[in-house]
Amino acid sequence: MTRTLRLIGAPTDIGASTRGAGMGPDALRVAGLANTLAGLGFEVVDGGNLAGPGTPWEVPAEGLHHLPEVIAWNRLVHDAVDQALEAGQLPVLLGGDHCIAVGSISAIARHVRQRRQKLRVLWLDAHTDVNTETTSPSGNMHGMPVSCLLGHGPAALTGWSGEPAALAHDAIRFLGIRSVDAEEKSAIRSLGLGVFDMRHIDEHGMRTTMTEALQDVDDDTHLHVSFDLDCLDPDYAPGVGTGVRGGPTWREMQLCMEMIADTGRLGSLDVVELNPALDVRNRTAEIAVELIESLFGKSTLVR
Ligand code: Z70
Ligand code: MN
Ligand code: MN
Ligand code: MN
Repeated sequence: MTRTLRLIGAPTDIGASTRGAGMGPDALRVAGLANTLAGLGFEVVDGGNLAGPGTPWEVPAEGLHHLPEVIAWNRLVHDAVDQALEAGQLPVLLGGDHCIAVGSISAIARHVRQRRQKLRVLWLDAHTDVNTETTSPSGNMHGMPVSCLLGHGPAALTGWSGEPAALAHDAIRFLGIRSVDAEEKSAIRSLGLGVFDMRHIDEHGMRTTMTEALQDVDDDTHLHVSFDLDCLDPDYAPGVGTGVRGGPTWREMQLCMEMIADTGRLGSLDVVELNPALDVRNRTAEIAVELIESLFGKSTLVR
């Protein structure tokens, strides 16, 4: 049976530190995402862009930046992802900044629980995004979605999956990490989160790292990939708001995607933090499409 992918655009930079991620969905379309996935044999439905609130011109200096608008965007994202899953489609969320993962993963967690499957989230990112309103140095909500999903975020953004926490601490694995705030480090330790940071990848290589990260993915697992494009080294992916040197190369990231594809368990995807205003001739969007193609099973092997 042909699997149907549903593209859901969330054109917002409401949780980011830099403006521009709101243009991400269209840049991915311009880079040919739908046709590329259709070329792999999927039916692709582009549901267009969600229409949420704009980003206020003035950024408050402290607190949770734009909390009401972040809630509104996540509500829209949650409902769109929920509808896609309800319809048996595989949701591909096009961000937008990473704060929208609260809505998508909350919807996914509820569906996975109802189907009595096991949820595993791979968080591909330079950052761990596990700040809270009290630890965040910036107030930017794209640095907090993991806390919200673990049940430790602002009350208005937790509990959306129907349980206090959408994710158990051992349901998420981080990969590509190289920028962690001091208080995030304590949170990672006290929560016991599984972090495969750049040192781990440097020491063991991407192949061993991915084997470890995917170790207990089995036939009952729904694998969700939350792909922050700043996971990639900024030499390859300049079009992001907060690039951090020392990330995986294009080749390493390709292997990561291919090994995820090999599990056959990919059930949903977020592609976030693409910032076309900072990109060079849409290169980051094009690289994202190439990587997503591998994630959905493109192989260079003749079989
Ligand atoms: C920092 C914060 C972040 C993405 C930057 C940065 C978080 N830890 N996330 N870019 N995608 O403000 O919380
Ligand atoms: Mn992120
Ligand atoms: Mn990031
Ligand atoms: Mn726990």
